[in-house]
Amino acid sequence: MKILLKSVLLIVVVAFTSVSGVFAACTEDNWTYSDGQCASNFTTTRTWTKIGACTGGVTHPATETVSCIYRGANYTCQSLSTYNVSIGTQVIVSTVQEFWNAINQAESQGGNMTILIEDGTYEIASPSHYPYIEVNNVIFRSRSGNRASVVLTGGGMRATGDTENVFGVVGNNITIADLTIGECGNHGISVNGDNLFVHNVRIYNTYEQMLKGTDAGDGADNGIVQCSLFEYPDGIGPQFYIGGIDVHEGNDWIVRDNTFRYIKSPDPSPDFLAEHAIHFWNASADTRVERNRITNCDRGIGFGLGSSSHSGGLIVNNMVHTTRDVGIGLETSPNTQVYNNSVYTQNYSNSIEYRFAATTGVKIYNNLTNAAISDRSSGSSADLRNNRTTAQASWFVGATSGDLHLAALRTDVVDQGLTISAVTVDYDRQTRPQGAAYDIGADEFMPTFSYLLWTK
Ligand SMILES: [Ca+2]
Ligand SMILES: [Ca+2]
Ligand SMILES: [Ca+2]
Ligand SMILES: [Ca+2]
Repeated sequence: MKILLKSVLLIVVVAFTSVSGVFAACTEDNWTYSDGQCASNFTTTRTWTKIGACTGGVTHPATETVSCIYRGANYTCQSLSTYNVSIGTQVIVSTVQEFWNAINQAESQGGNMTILIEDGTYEIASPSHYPYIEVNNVIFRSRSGNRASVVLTGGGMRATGDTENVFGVVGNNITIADLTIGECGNHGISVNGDNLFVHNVRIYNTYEQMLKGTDAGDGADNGIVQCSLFEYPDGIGPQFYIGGIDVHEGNDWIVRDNTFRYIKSPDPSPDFLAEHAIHFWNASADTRVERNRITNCDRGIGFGLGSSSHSGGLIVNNMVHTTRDVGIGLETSPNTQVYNNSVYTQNYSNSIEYRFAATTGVKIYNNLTNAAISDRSSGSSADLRNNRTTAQASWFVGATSGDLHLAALRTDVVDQGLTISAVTVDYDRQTRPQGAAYDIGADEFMPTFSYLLWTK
């Protein structure tokens, strides 16, 4: 009896082996996937399907959550309509009333909406009534994808008795893309929710800072602002209390591939400068500021202010031209890294400053400037390596228009930088290094002007 059982088992094992041997092990060729729409939390659902007969080998889950391309390392500045970025209920609006109806619908259904705006100019904000988004997961974008063709405004760039922002954002995961915002009494966007995503937006002619992160609660965190333009097109702002991006208590923001221009105070007193083009302070941390162009602004990039702190963070591959004050300023900003920026400073002694005793652990490498990199003798400390502070206007393609690409090969700049593993590309997103070593400054020099391929 025992012998018989063993024989049966043996036969079963042989039979199973021979059956499974009919199918080869699965490879990647046996799998295909489709991605759903790109949601405003920058993820999409990928659904996997097996093709043909196979067993074992490569496997994939039935569904998984993956990042959308425009959020990841390979994102581009194309409009979000290119990627069909959408979430939840989709509504198309072509009048101010329809815009407000859509916002009311979003509020009443608890968010999860995409509001597509037809080309046109919409005066949506006033001191008595402006869009105030309290729900989560809402996308606002032009239907056409052309940011110049959809303009959202208040009643003009002037002082108002009550608040007039074009957008007040309190909810999380709000996306604003492919449109223009301006002509208002306070901010183009005021945000306190997390995960704000601003992509391919022009903000102009705001009476106060263009994008404000407010300090209620723990502040707005994890914002991304990219591929956008912040400007006063007449060449000067309306008053000194203006700035580009001004964030309080912000953690883990990314500001990249934007242009800031003419953020300038009309007041000649040095006590009444405009705020920085990009300023994170009041207990902000770990901001990443990269590949921005700042030109004809009073001040460039600021982390911290006085004793109001920022900590950590990376300022890399920016081109900064200022006309009244510092290009990159660290004030009470410990452990910040400032790598491979080009700074052209007019009417001020320092291109890069680090100030106050709490500012320690700072690394300032590979920066190209025309003015000093200085601690202003206030007890701060920094590790300075491979910076060059003797640049002349003629070294750059356009020093006073913020185009700080090298005009020609300079052997005291090209291949003279330190290798920094955290810096893999330059301002143009060209791979570093080109040639023998890293260049100093934001531009890894390419003699063919190929940077023109990456326009902002
Ligand atoms: Ca927060
Ligand atoms: Ca925070
Ligand atoms: Ca090089
Ligand atoms: Ca380059």
